[in-house]
Amino acid sequence: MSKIEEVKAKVEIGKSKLVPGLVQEALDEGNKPEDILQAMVDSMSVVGEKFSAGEIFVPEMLIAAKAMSKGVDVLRPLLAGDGASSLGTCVIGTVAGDLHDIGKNLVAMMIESAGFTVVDLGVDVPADKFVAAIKENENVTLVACSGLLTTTMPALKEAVATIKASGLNVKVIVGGAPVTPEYAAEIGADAYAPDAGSAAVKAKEIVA
Ligand code: B1M
Repeated sequence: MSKIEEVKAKVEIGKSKLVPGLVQEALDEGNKPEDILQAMVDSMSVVGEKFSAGEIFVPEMLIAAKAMSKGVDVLRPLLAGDGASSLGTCVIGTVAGDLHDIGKNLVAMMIESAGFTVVDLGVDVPADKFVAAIKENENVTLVACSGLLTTTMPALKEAVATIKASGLNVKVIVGGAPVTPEYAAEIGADAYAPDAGSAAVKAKEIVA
């Protein structure tokens, strides 16, 4: 089994203590950080499939998520770069009712490396908290809203509507597994991105 396959296997079964060391070993072997990250993202897909099939339950999903976060910590300095903040501030969060944060954290990391200062509101963020953060922080040019559940897509819609209704001059980007470009357009978002890398590219485009 290659080191990358080992990382993937150990994330799937939530071996938080082993994963950081294995990620480092995979790097030392010359694997690209992007490929190691993709392996961990793939692990989470397997975890999701097993959950859907009733083979594992919420606690197993949670420990797998923790293991992935530990692995991402090792990759962060290599993926994030040191983007000088010149594009303004990006307020980011996972919408109300939604506790998923791995994808949101990756998006935050990539947006930061693209040149934004990031203010991360965390998970379960109500619409009015996004608006308050725009007002409280300096030079907010972008709000990034993540939603991972079909049941929280209405919260995504509410977040975009509330931000737009505030009249504040910011762009809004949305994303997350159940979100489509069509849905993003329908709810009035300025941009949609399917993954963290393209979120950073889109973020720069819409703010420029
Ligand atoms: Co949950 N969960 N979960 N979960 N979970 C999913 C999302 C699910 C697809 C699993 C499944 O059934 N197959 C399913 C949702 C089904 C649906 O609505 N369609 C689900 C469910 C049902 C639930 C609960 C309801 C389970 C329950 O309690 N019965 C519950 C809900 C809790 C809540 O939020 N209120 C729940 C709970 C949890 C845990 C807390 C245990 C844990 C999250 C821990 C954490 O995040 N700290 C968890 C996990 C780990 C998952 C899976 C397995 C993995 C999610 C993940 O981190 N993926 C997930 C299955 C899956 O995704 N296949 C699942 C890796 C991550 C890198 O991908 O977050 O998609 P992702 O981010 C991507 C893109 O979506 C995009 O970029 C990232 C990649 O670069 N992206 C953006 C994300 N945000 C973006 C924002 C952007 C642009 C792109 O612009 C702003």
